[in-house]
Amino acid sequence: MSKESSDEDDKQEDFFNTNTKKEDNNNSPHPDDSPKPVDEQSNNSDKNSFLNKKKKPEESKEKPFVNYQEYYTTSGVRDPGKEGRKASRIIFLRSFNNWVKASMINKYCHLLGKDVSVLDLCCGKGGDLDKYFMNKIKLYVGADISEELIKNALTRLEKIKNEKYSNNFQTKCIFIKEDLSSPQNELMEKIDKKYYFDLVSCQFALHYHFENEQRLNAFLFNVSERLCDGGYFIGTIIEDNVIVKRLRNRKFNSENKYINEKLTFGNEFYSVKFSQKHFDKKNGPFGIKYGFYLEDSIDNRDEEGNIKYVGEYLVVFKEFEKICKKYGLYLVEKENFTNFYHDYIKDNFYKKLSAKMLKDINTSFMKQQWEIIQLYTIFVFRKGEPSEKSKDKYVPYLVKNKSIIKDYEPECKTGAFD
Ligand code: GTG
Repeated sequence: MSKESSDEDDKQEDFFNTNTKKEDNNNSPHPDDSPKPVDEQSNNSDKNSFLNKKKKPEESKEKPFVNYQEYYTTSGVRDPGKEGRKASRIIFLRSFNNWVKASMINKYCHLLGKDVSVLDLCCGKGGDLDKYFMNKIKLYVGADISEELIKNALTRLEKIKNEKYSNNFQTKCIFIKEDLSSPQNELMEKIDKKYYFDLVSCQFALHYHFENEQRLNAFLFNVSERLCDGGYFIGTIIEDNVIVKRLRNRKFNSENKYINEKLTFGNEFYSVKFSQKHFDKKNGPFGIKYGFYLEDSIDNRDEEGNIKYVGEYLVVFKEFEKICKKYGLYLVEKENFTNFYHDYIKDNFYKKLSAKMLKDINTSFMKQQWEIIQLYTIFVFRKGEPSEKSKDKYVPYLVKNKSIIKDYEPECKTGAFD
């Protein structure tokens, strides 16, 4: 064995065994006392050494993770309703994460101006619908792989329209069923050629498209093809650095039933499990698969109540940013949720919004919930190379194209996905 390869092997061992300093300090009763901002850049080189393994991939001896397509057409489809949701032990985390999304959506809709048109990729059961309606957008197109989830979204849409807006509803809504990163997907053919978008969003779902480069390209084509110059692509993802750090720093904990298995970490509410240590180098930064479990959300079990992890792929952000550039998408903002909180809360509007969205929320298990919140980061890309010119005032697509507004029907095309 050469000196280099033996050094490399030493590094690999080090990656999984080193106990570096503790990353979080998250025993906080309320966001106002939330954990200190996270230094998301630290340990970056360790992550790269993880991705550049020289060893051959191992055959997994574990049961394979549940495929997300299967999950979202069966057990992953459920809507416990507002009351059921309140009973969740992780309701603070869910509400906080919704505040992050609501704030980001508000900020970018506001920057885009009047009559914004939105493409929501992986819209799921429509959890963000009302965040857009509150910003008075004119066009919403939601697309998802799961027809069942779209049906949930349609039910929720009707409820929101009737309960909150009655005669004052202004958004044309269209839903489309499509596997958004299949190289054969036909999303662009299914969206009327007259529609372009000011904002494209993908919340908590980009990881599914990191299976391989073809899938990511097919997905980014959908993101960028009808996004106007100067428009934004926004989203939320699990942060690669945090995953890698936690995997390295995991410790045996006799009280924690989820983390004492091989290559697994988490707490009593969430768990992340890798089934192999080494990934085939020929796949580059793609296909780095782990299983995810989160109580009441990505919560999948067998008949005996054992967790059946749902598989997702690490979003290697440096690579993602590089590939986005090929589609004319340039990074403007990326922040861990904790840092996002510290930044946005300085603005009175977002502070008030957090007070509203987090009021009457059960604040038990805060340490565990902050630990989960810190897994996530937001990202924002802007279409078009940054230049002096691109700082000009942006005119939303539906304002620029008045003819489209004229034939506007404020109703939902409910059958759009059959
Ligand atoms: P979730 O979608 O299960 O719950 P909520 O946001 O509470 O949704 N997470 C989620 N996903 C999909 C992934 C994933 O694929 N991978 C990983 N690693 N993590 C994921 O998500 C919960 C958490 O799971 C996320 O925050 C991520 O951490 C993680 P929902 O119940 O639909 O609520 C959304 C919004 O709709 C809230 O503001 C509610 O108040 C509101 N709402 C709910 N029901 C209704 C209703 O009936 N009417 C109205 N008007 N609003 C409603």
